[in-house]
Amino acid sequence: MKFLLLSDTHNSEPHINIINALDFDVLLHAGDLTNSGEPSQVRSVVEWFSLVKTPVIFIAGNHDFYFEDIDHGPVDLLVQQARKETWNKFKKALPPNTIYLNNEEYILNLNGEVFKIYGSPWQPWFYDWAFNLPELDSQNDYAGAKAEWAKIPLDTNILITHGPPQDILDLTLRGVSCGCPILMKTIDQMPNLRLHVFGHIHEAKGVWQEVFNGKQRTFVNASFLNLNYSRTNEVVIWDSNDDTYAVHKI
Ligand SMILES: [Mn+2]
Repeated sequence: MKFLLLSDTHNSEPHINIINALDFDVLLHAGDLTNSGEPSQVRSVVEWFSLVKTPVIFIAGNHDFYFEDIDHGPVDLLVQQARKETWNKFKKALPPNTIYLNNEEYILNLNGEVFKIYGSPWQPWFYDWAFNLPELDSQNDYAGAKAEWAKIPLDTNILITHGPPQDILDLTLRGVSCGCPILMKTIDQMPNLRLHVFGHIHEAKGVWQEVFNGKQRTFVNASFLNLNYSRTNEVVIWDSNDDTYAVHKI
C-alpha cells in the first residue's frame, strides 16, 4: 500500500489535481494544516481533503488552535458544553473520506492490509502555541511528555505526531535538536512500528530509514513548506510492500 505523506501545509496545499495524479492509496497529514487555526482556515483545508481521491488521515499541529480550543483549556461548564457541541458538529461535518485523530488509534483496513495507526498533535513546549507539552517539562522528569506518550499503544504500526522524536530530522536552522526525547524512548519500545510521520521543524524535512532490533523502520519529516513558508513542492510516498520511498517533485 502506498502512503502519501504531508505535513505543515499551512493553508498552502499543493494543487489537488497534481496530488490526485500521483499513485497512492492513503494520504497522511501530520498537522499544521492552517496558519493560525481560524475556523475559515480549517474549513478551507478540510474542503481540500474532501477532494483527495483516497482516505485522508490527519492530526492537528501547533498552529491549529481551532482543534485545541474545542478540546482543551480552562473552561467553565457552559463553555465546556458549547465546545463539546462544536466538537460534535465538527466531527459530523467532516467529509466521509477523512479521519481526524486526536490521541486516538485508527485501524486502517484497506485492500486486505491492516495497519494500526495512532495520531497525536502534542509537541514539546514552544512559547504559547497549541498542543504544547508543559513548559520546563524536562525539569519535572518529563511528566507531561510521559503522560502523553504512554497513551500510544505499543503495537502501533504507523505513528503520526506533529513534532519529531529527538535526534531524528529534528535539527533547527540553528542546530538545536528539538525533538522529544520521551517520544524517541517510547518509539524504541514499539516492536511493530514501521513508519513515523511528523513535521513541525520545516527545515529538517527528509526521510530517515534504519534497522532497529532486526526490523526496518522509516521516519519522515513531511513538512511541505520550508522555513520561509514557501512551498517545497516535494512530497514523499512510502510503500509498505517493500519499505521503500520515493520523493516526488510536483
Ligand atoms: Mn509548521
